[in-house]
Amino acid sequence: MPVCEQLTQPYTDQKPGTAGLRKKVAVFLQPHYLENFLQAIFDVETSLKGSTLVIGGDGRYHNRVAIQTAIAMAAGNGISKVVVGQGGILSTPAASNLIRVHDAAGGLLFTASHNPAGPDGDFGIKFNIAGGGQAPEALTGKIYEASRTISRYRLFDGGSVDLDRCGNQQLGDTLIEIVDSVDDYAHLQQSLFDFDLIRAWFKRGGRICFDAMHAVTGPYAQRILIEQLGAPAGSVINATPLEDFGGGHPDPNLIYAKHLLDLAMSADAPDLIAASDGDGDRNMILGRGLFISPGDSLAMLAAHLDKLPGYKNGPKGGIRGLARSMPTCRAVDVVAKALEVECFETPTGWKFFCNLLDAGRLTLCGEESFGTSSSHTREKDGLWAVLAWLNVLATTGKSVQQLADAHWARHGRHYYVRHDYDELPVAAANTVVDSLRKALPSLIGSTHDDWTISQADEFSYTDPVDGSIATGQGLRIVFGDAARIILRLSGTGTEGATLRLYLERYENAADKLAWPTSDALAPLAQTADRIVRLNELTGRKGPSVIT
Ligand code: G16
Repeated sequence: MPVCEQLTQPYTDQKPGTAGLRKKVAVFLQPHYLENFLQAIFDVETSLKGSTLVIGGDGRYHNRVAIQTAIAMAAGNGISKVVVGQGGILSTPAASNLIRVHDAAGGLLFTASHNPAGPDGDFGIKFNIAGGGQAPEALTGKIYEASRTISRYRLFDGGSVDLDRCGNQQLGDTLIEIVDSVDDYAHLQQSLFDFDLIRAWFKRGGRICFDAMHAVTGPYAQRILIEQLGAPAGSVINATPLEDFGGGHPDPNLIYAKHLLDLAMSADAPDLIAASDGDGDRNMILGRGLFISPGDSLAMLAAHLDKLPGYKNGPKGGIRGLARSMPTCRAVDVVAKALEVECFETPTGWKFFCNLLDAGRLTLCGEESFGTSSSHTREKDGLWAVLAWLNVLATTGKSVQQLADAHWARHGRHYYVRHDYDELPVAAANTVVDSLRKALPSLIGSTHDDWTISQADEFSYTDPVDGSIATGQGLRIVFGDAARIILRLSGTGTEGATLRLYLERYENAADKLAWPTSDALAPLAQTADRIVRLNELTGRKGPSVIT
């Protein structure tokens, strides 16, 4: 049997961040770098042996090579069956769904999400567990420890797999099944939304522009939006996945997808404008004349979800609970109160929602980083959010603007913005965090621009299901319900350190609901500048990105 053991030396930098191991392509190209990390997964997650493993990626540069390596190592490590997306393509939510459909023990997802791709770009790997969720912190910690002492890895050294041919192939004792990348995912979406109603909405002249940003969602959007729902040809743009994402930055936000904001503000804007990111788990939503912030999108979907087929009230349906990550604006909390359901505040990282989803306490959750999803899968799901919005538009017959206005009139409005300070020297970023941490106790009770600080602390989270504790999850300065300033270090950057400053302001008086966001947040931004001293301590003139 051509299963061989290859000797190797450990690398010391394989600590997974917020969503897996993300590094420059050049780092992954170092000898045995990928193999070491994969072997650490196989060594730690022993349930994979004799089971099914799902493998796919977002199609970026190095995807195919990495997938062949992963398949050979799966065969060398006694995996019974490997399910692979055709051409090595699987969006992150589609991969999570396939893990569930095939009752797999886990999945390997090759993606660096929205980070740029190509030989000079980024690459990454995520390990998802049985049930489809991202590996929890305890597990990624063990994988990291194993990667630091690894001395050999195992692989099947007997040929490669034809990734483009759907059907079964054999590699040693391991069955390799290449599956259509879209089929199961499209089937899942059909079970959740009213496709007939959406089709009728398109027939009546409803229009969408969905930008796949030359990343993984192109084939998914073509199949579902155009072929199944009958959206007019041309409704999906940049639909061909490219290894370098066309040189773009498939991070759908107001900076990297500014052309969509321009489209939304143009005279000929479609009813819904949307985009997804590199691996298909993020979403951006705009209507004619307005951008819906991710926190607002979460709250507005929460308010309408029980009208949609997959979430209708009934013995198994309805809204069980809602959740958001700590820095995400508190708009969804207000809806949860109105619906009289639990609302959870979790640390940043989709994995923190998974226990609550598995325990049946959560139906809908989301993050400020353009992530929204529901109990149908264990990852955030970009196209799901777009379909949910389409279904809400078709069901209510209202425009995005009308829905937003009605929502804000009823629940009040959370103005929200995020300032990113990218690629900071690590020491400078730590100085900012350390000095604010020290100042927090003395801030409580102080008043700034009519707002009084009611709470100032470092967020830590006790998982309500398993009791595990996550500490150091961001610094927060809370002005009651009126406003918040949050500071945290990103866990997904690949160069230096990224600091994120989040500003949130709540208003519910009728004459304060239609301000431009930047005007609404200007006083809070000045307060944050005085308290956090980001520019002063980093020597920067301002944030690198504002979303
Ligand atoms: C990942 C995580 C998200 C997180 C985001 C940003 O998303 O899955 O839960 O909100 O990173 O994290 P950070 O603020 O630490 O950079 P993705 O889409 O990059 O996989």
